[in-house]
Amino acid sequence: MKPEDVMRHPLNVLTHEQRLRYFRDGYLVLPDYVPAEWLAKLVAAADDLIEGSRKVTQSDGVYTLDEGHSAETPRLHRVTSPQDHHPVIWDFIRSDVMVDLVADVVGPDVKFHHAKFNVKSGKSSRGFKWHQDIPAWPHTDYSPVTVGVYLHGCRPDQGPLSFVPGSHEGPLYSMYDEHGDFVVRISDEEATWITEDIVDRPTGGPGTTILLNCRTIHGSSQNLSDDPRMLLLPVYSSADSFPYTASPIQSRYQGEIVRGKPAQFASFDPRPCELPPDWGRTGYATPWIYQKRQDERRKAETQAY
Ligand SMILES: O=C(O)CCC(=O)C(=O)O
Repeated sequence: MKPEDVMRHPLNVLTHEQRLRYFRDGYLVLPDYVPAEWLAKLVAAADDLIEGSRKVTQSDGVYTLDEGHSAETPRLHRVTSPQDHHPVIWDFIRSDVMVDLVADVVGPDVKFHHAKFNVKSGKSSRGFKWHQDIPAWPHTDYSPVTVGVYLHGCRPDQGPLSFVPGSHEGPLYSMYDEHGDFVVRISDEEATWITEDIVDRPTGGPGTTILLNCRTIHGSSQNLSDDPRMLLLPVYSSADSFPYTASPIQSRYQGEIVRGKPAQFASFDPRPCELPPDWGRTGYATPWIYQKRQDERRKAETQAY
């Protein structure tokens, strides 16, 4: 569903100004949005998931391990599809707390696509370069929205999710590098215009929640603190917005209508989106792995000269 059609529907939780700001900036920050009772359940679920990583020694389809991970000291970048591995996470993703909010920016019929739980362990976990999300999972329009929920809040030294306001209205950049690898980052040459004075790095307390449009340029820096920065990231769309490639991240709940009814017709936005690799054939490693490989190759190339 297109923004102008979404705007015709009544609001659940946002104000009219907040919805306008989301469509203008391509993201919206809601300090302390998630109620304490839900946060307590989510934190317990997160602890269960992290506990499960103690027996894992190599990144796999569920856990993306950070450098220094061990059974004694779990260190994680991400838990992929946490809702498939913990019922509380799925209950939260389809709860009114989440879906009322999402319906305010995608319209009354809401579809779930996928989710991640980015843990960003403390003591210098890698950041995430500037990128846009939609080239990894193109849809027939640009309604997909990621909701970011900080379980414990986020301070400036923890590498907050950072945004280039209004960039969702600009072009989509290639997420491939010069070798044809899908590195999920805008090249340094193309990102020179992204200067600190135009970047927004919002922080907030536990339950602070962010709505992020799928075209908006975003990224994050290293977590320099001792504390993990736990961010749950479910992705939804309007029910009439359809993915047209295989999904990099699988979930047993993918495509589930979490509010309203399935679409009778698809919504199309003609603005082009570069296709990702054929995930169904190539498989998918998480962006940290692609970006680390790229950094290592660049280092090797520099040393060779
Ligand atoms: O966790 C982060 O800091 C960045 C996450 C992100 O940009 C993504 O998953 O697309």
